[in-house]
Amino acid sequence: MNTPAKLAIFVSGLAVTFGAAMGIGTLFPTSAAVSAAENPPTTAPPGDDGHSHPAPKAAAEVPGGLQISQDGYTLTPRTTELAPGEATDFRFTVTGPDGRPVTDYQVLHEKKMHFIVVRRDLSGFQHLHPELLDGGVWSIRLTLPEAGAYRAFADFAATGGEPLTLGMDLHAAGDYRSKPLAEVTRTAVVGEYTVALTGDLVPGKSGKLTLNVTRNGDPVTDLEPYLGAYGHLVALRAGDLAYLHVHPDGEPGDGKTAAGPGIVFHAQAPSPGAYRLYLDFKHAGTVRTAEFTLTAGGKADVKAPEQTTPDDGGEEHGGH
Ligand SMILES: [Cu+2]
Repeated sequence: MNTPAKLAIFVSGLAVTFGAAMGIGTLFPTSAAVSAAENPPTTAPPGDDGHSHPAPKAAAEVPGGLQISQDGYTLTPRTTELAPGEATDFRFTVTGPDGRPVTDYQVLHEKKMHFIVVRRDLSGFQHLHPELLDGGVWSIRLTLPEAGAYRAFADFAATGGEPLTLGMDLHAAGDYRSKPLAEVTRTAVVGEYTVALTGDLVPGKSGKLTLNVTRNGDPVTDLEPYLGAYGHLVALRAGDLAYLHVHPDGEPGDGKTAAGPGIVFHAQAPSPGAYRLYLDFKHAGTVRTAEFTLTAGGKADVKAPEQTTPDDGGEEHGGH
């Protein structure tokens, strides 16, 4: 991330801190946030002035997806209520710093907009690519399969802007019971495919995760490129659905990245705790999603399965 982006995140963090410290965050966030953002202190805030500001570094590491508005960009849905189980032409805009819908976007991972929808209990993951209509309106055929509160993430970069993930709540009315989060799950079965995850999420540090794909027990070595990589991994923090930054390690055609069976990512967990991971991978013309639960730090390391060899797939599936 470049310096302006860091500064922007730092400043927005300060604005939030300022508003919260004054106890006025929800009453008039705009003027307070704007004045704090426009007049950042020229030196690092002192830690002993009685207001105990968090360190700038901590502010800069606020994960994505937790805000509907950030760095001047705001998600604006046409509606947030959808009928459960019914396909809807869901539309939204992203309003830019000039107050108008953004119409020009950068292509990232082959798309101008990645739209992730998941119920707040982390079930029902969907990874969609809306269509950009005239006037900066995004349109996607969306079904919220069951009743409940959902979180939708818009992952994009406006032309001339930094990559950003904004989040908003959507609702499907009806009787709702949350599903408990699965215990640590390092092996996922999707049809004929089994995906085994090795590696760990480490709080505050980049951790390497390898996802090993087999089909009917045979290693898959001809994965197909999907969104500029051999897989696309989304990681969400349980409890608030913070959206983690995940980078694929290498890309198809770079001369060193194999088309399976292992897909390597680097992911950084912002804190200890439980996370749900969703791997989209493409093989034989079809995109499938494998889901995992990991715990970063603390108890996770105690609970983690015996991984004495890199080939050892999961806790209960020692061999292949
Ligand atoms: Cu996408």
